[in-house]
Amino acid sequence: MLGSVLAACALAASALAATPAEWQQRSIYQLVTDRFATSDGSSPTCDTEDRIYCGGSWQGVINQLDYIQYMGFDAIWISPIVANLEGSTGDGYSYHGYWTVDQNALNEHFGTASDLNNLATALHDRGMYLMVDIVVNHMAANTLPPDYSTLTPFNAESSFHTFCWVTDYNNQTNVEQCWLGDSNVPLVDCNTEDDGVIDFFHNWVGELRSNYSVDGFRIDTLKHVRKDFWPDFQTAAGVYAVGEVFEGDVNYVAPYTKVLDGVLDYPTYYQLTSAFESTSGSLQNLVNVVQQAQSAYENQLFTVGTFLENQDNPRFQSITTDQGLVKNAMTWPLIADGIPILYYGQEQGYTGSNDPYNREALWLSGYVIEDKPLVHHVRILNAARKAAIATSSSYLSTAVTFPSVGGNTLAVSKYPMLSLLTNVGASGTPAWDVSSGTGYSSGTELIDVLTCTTYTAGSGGSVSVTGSGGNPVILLPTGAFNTTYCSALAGTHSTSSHTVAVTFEVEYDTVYGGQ
Ligand code: ABC
Ligand code: CA
Repeated sequence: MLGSVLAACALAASALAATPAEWQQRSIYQLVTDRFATSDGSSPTCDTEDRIYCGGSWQGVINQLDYIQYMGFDAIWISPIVANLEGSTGDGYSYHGYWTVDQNALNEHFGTASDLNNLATALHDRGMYLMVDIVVNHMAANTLPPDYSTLTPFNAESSFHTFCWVTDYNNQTNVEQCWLGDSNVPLVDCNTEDDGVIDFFHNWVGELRSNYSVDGFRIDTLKHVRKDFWPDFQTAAGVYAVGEVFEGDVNYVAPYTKVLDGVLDYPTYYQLTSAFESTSGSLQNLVNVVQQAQSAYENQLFTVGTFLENQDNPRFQSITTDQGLVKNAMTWPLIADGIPILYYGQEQGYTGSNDPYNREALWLSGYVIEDKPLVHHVRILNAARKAAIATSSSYLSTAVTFPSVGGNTLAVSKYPMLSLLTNVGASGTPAWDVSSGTGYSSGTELIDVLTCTTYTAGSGGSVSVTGSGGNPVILLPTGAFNTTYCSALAGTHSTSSHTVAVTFEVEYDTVYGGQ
């Protein structure tokens, strides 16, 4: 009896330990916990420049899961959860969660242990995953030298690297051994060579996973810890982990893909941004970096996190608000090889530039989904990605190819999907002539999921499309796509929680980029 109970528990536990393969099927919504939603649904003012806690919480996230799920996301990434520096510093408050002082306590601004457990349960009840952001590289102080007794559990200088600032990103010893932050908030660099520190972190990450039913981790400052720290840490984590290597060079990033399940794909991020930030961006450079990463990374690009925005970089719409360019750039993570990540607020057209301006409160948008072209855009693309996964068992192991690259147009094939992208801009009329390499056979009927316009593949699977408004065209075989999404284009669409009226005219006549 006891034996079978234990066996059942072991089964349940292993079923919950989400693997890279399970995460590959997912689509992640990244949110800054303090800025996403409040517990009581109130909308306090939140001036990003103040760098204060604005009032978002784990209970707030629970309250807004309908909103996230409506767009087709089935995982969320939340801010770090552990206790941080309290009070004001020269760099503001620790509302972002990256300034740990106590590894063993939760950040009470975000809620209680039971709130966090409730969030995990609410997600799992919806078939969604929880990804938690964690920081192993450093802890935080508000004096220099730090008062080590303010840190838990390492409360002595010997658990940390000797003070020096990270000053030279070309010197890996400096990057790994010296300290990030500044004299206002020195980020006290953990001695990740010390056996006591290593053992602590192995236990700690396993307990975080089991105590809060975590399905995956986002690991901060990966490149600031020696590479051979990570394989054992990954094992101790026991679930998919994706690491932040803030660096645009594939050759620098590639070795990290061999020590952890995945990395946040910064090299692609940079080329994606520059390809679509203007009508003269280079699509060829995007192709080049993707092909380089496909061959240099451990699992090609299949287990990386692919993103257009995050909390450390200017939002895309702070660079351009041309809605043709915006829609193409936003499309990329959802049609590429990695695990798509959308940074909260992008769907509402937020335009904040660098930290701290890119951390706007989402409640100021009202979580409106009606007449929000980018909400609609990402919802359709998530649905199309799911349809491609369901149609072809090899979709997630099919690497994108580029059957045609022109000056302002790019065809991206990942059978059964063919994505026709363009940086011609909203006032341009893109045209694609793809003569081969689509994987379709002659006569296959195709549907553009964004407009529900149909096309027919020509000889050798060739595809010729003339678009409009600088929009991308995302093709699937018609039978693969659930055309109830098309009725959302043409009329009224109902969901369990919302009734949405989205008309074809609204889709095209709205003044984009509002909010
Ligand atoms: C606060 C203020 C800022 C102020 C700063 C000094 O203090 O808000 O206004 O300027 C957290 C908070 C931040 C806070 C910092 C420091 O802590 O969120 O608001 O800034 O106190 C991670 C997280 C990030 C987090 C931390 C710290 C780390 O994602 O949110 O920040 O836990 C480096 C690290 C990277 C880190 C990032 C912020 O800093 O490597 O892990 N992110 C070059 C370097 C990168 C470097 C980057 C930015 O500059 O190579 O290593 O990131 O400083 C490309 C190159 C890249 C190059 C870029 C700029 O250009 O290929 O290599 O990156 O072409
Ligand atoms: Ca370090």
